[in-house]
Amino acid sequence: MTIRKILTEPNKILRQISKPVKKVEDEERKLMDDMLETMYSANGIGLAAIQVGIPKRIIVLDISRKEDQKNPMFFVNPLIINKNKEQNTYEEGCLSVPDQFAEIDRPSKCEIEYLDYYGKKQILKAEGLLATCIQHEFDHLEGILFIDYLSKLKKNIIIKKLSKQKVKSDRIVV
Ligand code: GNR
Ligand code: NI
Repeated sequence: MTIRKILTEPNKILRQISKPVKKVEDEERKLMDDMLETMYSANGIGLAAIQVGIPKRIIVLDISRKEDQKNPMFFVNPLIINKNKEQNTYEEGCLSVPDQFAEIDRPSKCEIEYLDYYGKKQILKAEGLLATCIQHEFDHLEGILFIDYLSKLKKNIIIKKLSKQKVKSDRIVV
């Protein structure tokens, strides 16, 4: 397994719409393994393939947060087939928007249809943090980041900060 580089905003690649996977094969499973390792090493609870620069509709999640009780989940070509009308608010962060957090409202429950690690069709009903996370990751597949839900002013302040940090980190030569 390989830890890949996580792209951060502003980066046009993060705004691409990811393409459906035709068949879940070893190449996709290798990518999912790499994504999981990359996510764990960055202390994240979810990751979409586009965050490592691959425009495929693939998501990995592990909301267990316990080192000894890992519960990795893999979703290929997810479709949100049902959403609750009731909203839930969570303080969200994103590995592609480092060190920035904001309260975001989303449907509190959702139902998704997807292909699993082996390409088998599955249906999952999610609520709580899992539902929030799935919707956050699904947004990545559409080129959407959580900061897009903030006011223009708040979003611009965050993008400005990130641009400055980026210039700094790009100057570091290893
Ligand atoms: O690690 C993450 N935490 C998180 C917290 C609240 C809502 C969504 C998330 S997802 C995020 C990892 C990430 O950027 N996934 O795309
Ligand atoms: Ni994210």
